[in-house]
Amino acid sequence: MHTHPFIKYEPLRFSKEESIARSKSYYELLDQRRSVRHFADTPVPQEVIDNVIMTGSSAPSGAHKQPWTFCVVSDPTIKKEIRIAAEKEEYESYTNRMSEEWLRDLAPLGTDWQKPFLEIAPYLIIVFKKAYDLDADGGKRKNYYVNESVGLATGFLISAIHNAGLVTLTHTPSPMAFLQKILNRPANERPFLLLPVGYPAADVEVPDIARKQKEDVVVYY
Ligand code: IYR
Repeated sequence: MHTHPFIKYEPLRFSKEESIARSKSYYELLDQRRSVRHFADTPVPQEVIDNVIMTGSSAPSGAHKQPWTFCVVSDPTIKKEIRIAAEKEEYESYTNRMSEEWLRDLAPLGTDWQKPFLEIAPYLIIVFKKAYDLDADGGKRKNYYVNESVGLATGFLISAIHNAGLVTLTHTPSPMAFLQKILNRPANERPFLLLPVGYPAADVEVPDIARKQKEDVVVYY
């Protein structure tokens, strides 16, 4: 028994040739994406931010609960507060908490505890996952596959950011509880990922890294 009414769905339909061409051009588009750590302070239209976030929010989710909130920060005072708190944790991580192996793995990426992009990028999108929902009476309603769902939404969001000609970085300040406090989020929301979003700094450079080849990531049976 379905409690939802079902409606007809008309998926996109292409010939084999069109399908091959479209899959190739989409791959080429996303394969050009790079994580960028140096941003311009050039303003970005808020409409673009709204659109990329709604693209993220179109992702599939467990029982269609859409267990996410996207907090968008452009206020310089809040950005500064986030930078100070993130750098405090990151300093501790880079100097005391991360293993030698982890630091060695990060070395080629040129990361350190300093996060100036948290103030320079015009927008910070902080993705929160909702461990549970609250109904009208304040009762807890369960969400399902929350990490998988929010990961998918973030992936959709990152691809949309790239498609719009903007750059981002999947920043993972750790631990992230300070974001919940600074942004005054309710108890059912937990920080998931922080994405600075904007245009890249002039003449930006990225690490010279290659992606794994098909043989290394795909197994056909
Ligand atoms: N959270 C730290 C460290 C870091 C971890 C990974 I995994 C990276 O790919 C990059 C950095 C930071 O954001 O600097």
